[in-house]
Amino acid sequence: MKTGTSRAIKSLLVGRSLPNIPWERRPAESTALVWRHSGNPIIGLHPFENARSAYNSCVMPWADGFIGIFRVDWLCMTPYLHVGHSRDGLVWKINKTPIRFTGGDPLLGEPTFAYDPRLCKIGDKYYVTCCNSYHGSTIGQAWTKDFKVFHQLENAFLPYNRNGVLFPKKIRGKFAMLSRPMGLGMAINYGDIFYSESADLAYWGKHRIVITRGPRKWERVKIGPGPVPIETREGWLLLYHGVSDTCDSFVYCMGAALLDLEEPWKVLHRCQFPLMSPEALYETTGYVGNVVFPTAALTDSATGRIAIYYGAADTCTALAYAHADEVVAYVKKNAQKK
Ligand code: BMA
Repeated sequence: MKTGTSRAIKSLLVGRSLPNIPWERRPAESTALVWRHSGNPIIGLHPFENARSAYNSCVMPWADGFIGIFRVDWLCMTPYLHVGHSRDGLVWKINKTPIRFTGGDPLLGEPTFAYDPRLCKIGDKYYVTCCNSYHGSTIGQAWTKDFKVFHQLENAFLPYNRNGVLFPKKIRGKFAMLSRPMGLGMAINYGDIFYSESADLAYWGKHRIVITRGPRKWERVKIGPGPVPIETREGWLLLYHGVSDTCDSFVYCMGAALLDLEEPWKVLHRCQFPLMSPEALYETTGYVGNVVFPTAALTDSATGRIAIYYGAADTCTALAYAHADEVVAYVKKNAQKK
């Protein structure tokens, strides 16, 4: 099957066939819906000099390999965004110089930090959304065509907001974004996932609630959209993080829901169980233990393969695999009753 042009014929995935995405079969002894890459973490501590860790990052196909934008926490603990390249999606070479956004309104100023980027291609432009700072954390936006010059756009929303995730195509002629508005403060006033749309990426409106926290314990404290939604014939597959509290700390798991293709604020099915919880040592132990934080997915429509990139314990980048058809079936079978 020809790369880049085919539509799904064997799986529920809509879109390109990408036979070169990272992939490992589910281990013979496993029945897991989502299984971990055997060489995890794929990016460990100190990816380069003066960098503490790279995690919560995003990747895309690029030329005959892959490109990524990585959240890199420097040794001083400030997060910046760095471009990385890879032939196979597993071994990454990350630029030591962070991305600088250019051309933005001077009143916005140069962001003093940026983290948890998401990346998608719409038309001939690659769009980056991230959490940046303008009198509090909010959703920064930029576009690039060459991953060298990044054109800064307006921040999408007022503070406080995090996890701005664009849909990979316009919905009913408009750019569409999921985000998670929140109140001021580290551990209070968390929000729920909203849908917003925009004709020009500058002015966002028509905000609609998509998913609220809970009711299950694993996602009762907060939730946030993860990778760019994955288009399937059964709806947008949204992978997201759900957070629970324990007497010790928070636990970040990966959940899933199917959203209506035309009206994505409508939830078709929402899985009551997490798809993946922190269990491996590199997920339970690190700078922030018990964190599985998915931020990117590569898909192959011909086979239904999904490679999910996730941050583990705010310390390293890890990879997991799933079959789209199995995930869709599981979400439907285990959907929360409305
Ligand atoms: C969230 C974000 C993520 C981080 C997670 C766990 O609020 O800040 O970047 O991975 O907390 O610490």
